[in-house]
Amino acid sequence: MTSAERYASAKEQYAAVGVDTDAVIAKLKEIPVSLHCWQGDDVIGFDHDGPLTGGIQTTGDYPGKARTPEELMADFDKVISLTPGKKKLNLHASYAIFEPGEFADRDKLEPKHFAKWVAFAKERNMGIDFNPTFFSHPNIKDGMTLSSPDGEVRKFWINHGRACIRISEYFAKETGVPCVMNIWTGDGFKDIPADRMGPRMRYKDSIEQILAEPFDRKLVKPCVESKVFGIGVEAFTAGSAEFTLSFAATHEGCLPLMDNGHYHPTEVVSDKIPALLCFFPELALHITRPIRWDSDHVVLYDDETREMAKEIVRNDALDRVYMALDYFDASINRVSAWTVGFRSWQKALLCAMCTPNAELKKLQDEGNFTKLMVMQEEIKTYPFGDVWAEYCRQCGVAADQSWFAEIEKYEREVLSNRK
Ligand code: RNT
Ligand code: ZN
Repeated sequence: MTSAERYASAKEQYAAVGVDTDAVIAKLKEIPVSLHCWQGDDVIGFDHDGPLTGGIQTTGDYPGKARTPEELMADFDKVISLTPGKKKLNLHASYAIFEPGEFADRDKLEPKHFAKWVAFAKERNMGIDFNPTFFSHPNIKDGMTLSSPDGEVRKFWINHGRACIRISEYFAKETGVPCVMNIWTGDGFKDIPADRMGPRMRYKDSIEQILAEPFDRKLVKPCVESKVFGIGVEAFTAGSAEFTLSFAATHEGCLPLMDNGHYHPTEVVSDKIPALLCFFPELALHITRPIRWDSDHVVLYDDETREMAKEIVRNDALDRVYMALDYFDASINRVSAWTVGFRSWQKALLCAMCTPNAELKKLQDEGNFTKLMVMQEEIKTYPFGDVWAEYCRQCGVAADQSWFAEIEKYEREVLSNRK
């Protein structure tokens, strides 16, 4: 059978359960997923020489990481060429690009320091998402930024946040696509604190001061990301789940951002998505793969990844949930890691869209749990691979592992020269 024949046959099988695979493919091509620049260089960026701090860590020393904006952009382009689907570029403030001899500290960053990224995104028809960088910087005092007891430290980071709002608005205006701006800090304590509320009150006030910067709420979508703990920040995190969720709920236009590595191991974000959709017009996600802790392994096409995609799709929330990948593996070829993660999330979305969701909901509402189980199990072995192959064909990328030969060639010709 040719792949066209295989797709025709798959299309028929899905049609029999009420799924129009042509319509699914056409729709998925238009859904943006934000691709994080930081997988390419182990979350370092271009504005400092120091190590990665803030309770996050990359492990591994696979050769070939990007050292300059040009290298990072070239690697990003390689990922684009090997993955189906619409992309948005996700940047951190630490990826500012300065002219030779120029430098601006985080509180003084301006749109011009990101002009090269804007040109890059525009040429590729991508919107841009943004993140102030509250880590890897000397002005972090005792592990604290926005919640520091030191007013000068707080002021510096508030000004950083405000600068980032202006930059986010510039991105949105330039690209014509709203910019999701995510606030995450690693603020917290290694050991039992004497005051848990004080840092949180300061954190709350600081985020309010950042959001007091005037901006168009249709262009900039500020988010707050929660976390349970970090490395060296095991006892207390200022931006806990309750803190950030309550902040978003009480501040008009501020979205909650859930990172699926940031909860206790038996909690699942797939169950939190529909809960938040009952209350928030929009929300944001960091899609990652935690193994035993917030390890940020490459996203795979695994059960929880699929379950998260299902919740977005079957609640008709593809236009209410901003999806961004967030992981960083330095132990394998980084361009391949990037590619695998993006392809996995695309597979999860496509699979969710190829599920007869309305039919399954009906079975649940009718209390027909026997047939519901049967159907959910049978759908698993429907010829999803043939629909994936057709989607990839239409997007001009390989459906199978043959894309990896490109990575091997790129490693030989480009990455291995980076010493
Ligand atoms: C850290 C958070 C945060 C970062 C990025 C680099 O635990 O997940 O989102 O990974 O901002
Ligand atoms: Zn995250």
